[in-house]
Amino acid sequence: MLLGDNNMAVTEPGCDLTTYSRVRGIVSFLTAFIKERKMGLNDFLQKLVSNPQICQHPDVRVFLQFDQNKPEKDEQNNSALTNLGFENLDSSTETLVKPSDFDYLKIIGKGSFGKVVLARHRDNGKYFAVKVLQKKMILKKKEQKHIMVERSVLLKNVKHPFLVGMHYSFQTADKLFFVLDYVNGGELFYHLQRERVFLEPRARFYAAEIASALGYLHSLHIVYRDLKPENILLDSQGHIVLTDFGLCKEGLEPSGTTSTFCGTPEYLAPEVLRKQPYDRTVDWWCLGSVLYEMLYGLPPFYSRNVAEMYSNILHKPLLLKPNVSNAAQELLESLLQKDPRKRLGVREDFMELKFHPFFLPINWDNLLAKKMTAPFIPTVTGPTDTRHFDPEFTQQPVPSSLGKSDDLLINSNFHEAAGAFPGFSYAPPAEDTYL
Ligand code: ISQ
Repeated sequence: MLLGDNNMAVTEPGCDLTTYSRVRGIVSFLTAFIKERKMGLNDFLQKLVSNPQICQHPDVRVFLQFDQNKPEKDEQNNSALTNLGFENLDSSTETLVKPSDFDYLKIIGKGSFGKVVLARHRDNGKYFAVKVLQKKMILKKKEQKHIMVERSVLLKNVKHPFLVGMHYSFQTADKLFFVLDYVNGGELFYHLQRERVFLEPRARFYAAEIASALGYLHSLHIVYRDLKPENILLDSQGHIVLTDFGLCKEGLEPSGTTSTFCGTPEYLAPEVLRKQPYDRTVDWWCLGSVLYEMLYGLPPFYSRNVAEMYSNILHKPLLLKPNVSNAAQELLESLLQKDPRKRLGVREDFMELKFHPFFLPINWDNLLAKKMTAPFIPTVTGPTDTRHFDPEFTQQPVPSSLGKSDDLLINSNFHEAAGAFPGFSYAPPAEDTYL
């Protein structure tokens, strides 16, 4: 507005240059002043929200509701979220979803940031996996960006038969919630451990579904980067579901300069280990690692000694025992190529894999349409059958506080101002609603 008025003044007859310069000076001063105050306010609000007790105080809560109006479009586009390169997907319906909309039934996964809980929607009885993350843990590790990546990846119209579907994200003063598809066929590697190795047709089926999901992500310019065993699930029909975009079970991958990897590092591509720039070809390395483990029973370059395993990934030549077909060996060699510039997929991406002789028996259209019968159907009696989840999780009590934190629900105005996770909350447009 001001700038517009200002520009107009320049072109209007009778308005001299001195007036223009003066107005401009005032505008610059005011802009700098507002920016500084806004930063101060952001800082203050951030401290406020990271302390749930202070948030409970009635005066604070009144203060946090001070502006019920949505920010104007231009303001939204200037949010930290947009600066990170994400669209602002906030919807006016976002506050409709809240923790108390769900009954929280069982813990089905856990990590240093929070947990995954099997939940049932109170109104329609549908089951979801609700990922609950503790804000303070994320803020401590300065991983907001990762979380926003996960959220944005899950929302950017990313829909694929072999990727977990996301329905909502919302936040309270101290937690972030992701409402995801619930699948209960168990981790792929839970089944692999029971059977030691898979025969080639079964390994091919899983590798093809994973490749299809990765190829789709690449077509959206998304690199998965840290595909790992615990992120590969089976649904009740035996199809692959990839979860966890941006997070791993025990926290997050390399952070800071100390290079401490969380969880298992065995699938990390050499260029990621070296902290070199990487591209979508890292995902083809990871696929090679998954396929290798399915066929041989252990990850490639495996060692119980993690330092030795890093060294093997970086330097040791790939040794393939001859108990798998030539096509499988050839595929493994070209996927587990240490130099990403020579790796299969470097030129035409997924297309190069599709036409590899190992995948000859795969009809890719049928695969995508889930018309290929899965080689194994997990035994489950129904949605609440959690036999394939680790009892270490399922036997833990569900905190009763989970569904009782609505009073601290954060609306878009607040978190827009709070700065920590602006634009996190999301509800799909009405025609897109899953619930
Ligand atoms: C969906 N269903 C079961 C477990 C899950 C774990 C993480 C993310 C999504 C999930």
